[in-house]
Amino acid sequence: MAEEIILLDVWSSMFDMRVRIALAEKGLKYEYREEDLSNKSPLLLEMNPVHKKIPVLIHNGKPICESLITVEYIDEVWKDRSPLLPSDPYQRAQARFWADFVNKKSFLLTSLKIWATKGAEQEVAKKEYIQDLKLLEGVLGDKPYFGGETLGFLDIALVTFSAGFLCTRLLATSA
Ligand SMILES: N[C@@H](CCC(=O)N[C@@H](CS)C(=O)NCC(=O)O)C(=O)O
Repeated sequence: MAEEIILLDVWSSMFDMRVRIALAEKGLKYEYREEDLSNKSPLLLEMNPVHKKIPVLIHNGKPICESLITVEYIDEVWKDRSPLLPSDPYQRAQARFWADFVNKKSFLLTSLKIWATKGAEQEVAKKEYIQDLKLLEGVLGDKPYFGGETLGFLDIALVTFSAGFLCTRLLATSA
C-alpha cells in the first residue's frame, strides 16, 4: 500500500522546518498543507486537539504531533534510510538530552529572553545564550555534525533555531 503522508505546516515555523528536514533526509514525498494560524483548519483542530499547533504529520490517516517526537517517529518508521538517531542507546539518550536542552533552555528561555528584554537584562540574556551555544559547541567537538559524519537528530533540533535566530538578528540590525 502506498504511504500517505500529509504535513500541516506554516512555512516560516522553525518547529515545522525540523519535520521538513527529516522528511527530506529520508527522501520521502508528502503533501504539504499550509495552515493559517489565525484561522486554523478543522483538520488541524481534529488532528491536534490537545495543543492545536503545527506541525502535525498525518501518516496514513494518523496524526503525530510535536516536532521532535515527529522527527523520531520518521526516523523509526523509515529506519532503513539515512538514520537520524544513533544506534547506541547511550548516544541516543545524549542526542535526546541535548535536543531537549535546545527546546527548553537554549531556545525557549534564553534566546526569547533576548528579544523580550532591554538594557542590563538583555545583556545577561545574551551572555547566557552564548554560554548555551558554548555548551553545544563542546558537544559538537571536532565532528562535522552532532550526528558524527552525517546530519542527525540533534543537528535537526538545533539548526532551524540557530538559523532563525541569526536571520531575526540580521533583520533587526539592518532595519
Ligand atoms: N512544542 C511544539 C511547538 C509548536 C509550536 O509552537 N507551533 C506554533 C507555530 S511555530 C503554533 O502552532 N502556534 C499556534 C498556537 O499557539 O495557537 C513543537 O515542537 O512542535
